[in-house]
Amino acid sequence: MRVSSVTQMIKSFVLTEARMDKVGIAPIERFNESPEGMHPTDFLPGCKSVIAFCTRLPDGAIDSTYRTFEDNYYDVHGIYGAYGYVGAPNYNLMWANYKISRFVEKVTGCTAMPETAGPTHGAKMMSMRHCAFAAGLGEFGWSSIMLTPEFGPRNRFGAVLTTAELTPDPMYNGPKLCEPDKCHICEKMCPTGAIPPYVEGQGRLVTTGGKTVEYGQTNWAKCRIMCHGTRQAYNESGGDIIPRDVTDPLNEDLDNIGRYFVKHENVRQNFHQHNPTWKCGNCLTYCPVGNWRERFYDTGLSEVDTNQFKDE
Ligand code: B12
Repeated sequence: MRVSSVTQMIKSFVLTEARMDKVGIAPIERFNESPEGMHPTDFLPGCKSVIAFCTRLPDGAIDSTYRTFEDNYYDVHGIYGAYGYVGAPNYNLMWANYKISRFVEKVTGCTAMPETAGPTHGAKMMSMRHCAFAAGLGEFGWSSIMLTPEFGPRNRFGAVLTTAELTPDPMYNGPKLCEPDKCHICEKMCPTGAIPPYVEGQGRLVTTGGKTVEYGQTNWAKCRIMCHGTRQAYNESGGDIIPRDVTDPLNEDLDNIGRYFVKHENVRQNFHQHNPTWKCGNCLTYCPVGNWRERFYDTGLSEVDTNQFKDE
């Protein structure tokens, strides 16, 4: 059987049997610029192809974020956590990974390693966003979230590494998905200012497969403060998870709190990736890529006037 027909079989398995919403194949050369320890061959020696795929997140689960942050209705926040971020999407990806890796091994006779899907695993992971980018699924947004033309930011990604040489997909070459010079929504909607204001040339440049993208240098310490509900206003216990002696969490102490929290997590959980991360999601929820404005803003689901952020 020709390699391309095996590739086709695998891709159609991903979309039908594994019920993923998008799939692409990246050849190993596209990972030449991976940081040390995060190259596919660090995980699977002899890896030749990375099969990246995504599960589309249900809009209703994502939109529960509006109720939380616009109406202070915290009871609905679990919906985002369960179905929009860590719960169902991770398990969905985990089962897809399992099924796809078994199928790839069956049809190619090569090794296929399911990559970890998120905080359900206790190990270091490859960057799923870079796998998705390298496999041509889409483009990075300024927020550093990976956007697809079909679903905008509302995707979660998974990947299977294999020693099989599969037919690669081209890099994404459609219309530019993020327009950070005009939009500014993610940076303005970020409650802790973790996403920097767009300044041309000040972002992080990433080149893969001959395609270069620039995305914002998100401050992960600040991002975590919201994601993990470390501010009193954003966790249901009503108390600060951050230490009491930090008095000004919104200003100069913010970096210190982030560092403290990361350290604290490391002690508790041994690795920083595995924590409940469902307290925020504004950058993803309000991102207009994928026609958010038409689908949700104009229907009154959200009342935030994001037009005010726009540079025409
Ligand atoms: C830990 C983690 C977090 C941490 C962030 C810590 C951090 N430093 O990244 C916290 C809790 C803050 C977080 C927040 C969110 N996360 Co998160 N997170 C992860 C997780 C589990 C690991 C990411 C990681 O290891 N980061 C470490 C940094 C160093 O890696 P990186 O930014 O991906 O890559 C850097 C380098 O390593 C290097 N690099 C790495 N590999 C390669 C390869 C090549 C070829 C090149 C050139 C470079 C390169 O380039 C980057 C710049 O240095 C991933 C799952 C995964 N395995 O990818 C999800 C993931 C990134 N998160 C995701 C999501 C959805 C979110 C939130 C929206 C959740 C929410 N609250 O609603 C926010 C988004 C915030 C934002 N603006 O991006 C999705 C993103 C989906 C998407 N559409 O892009 C992912 C991919 C999970 C998934 N399975 O889909 N997250």
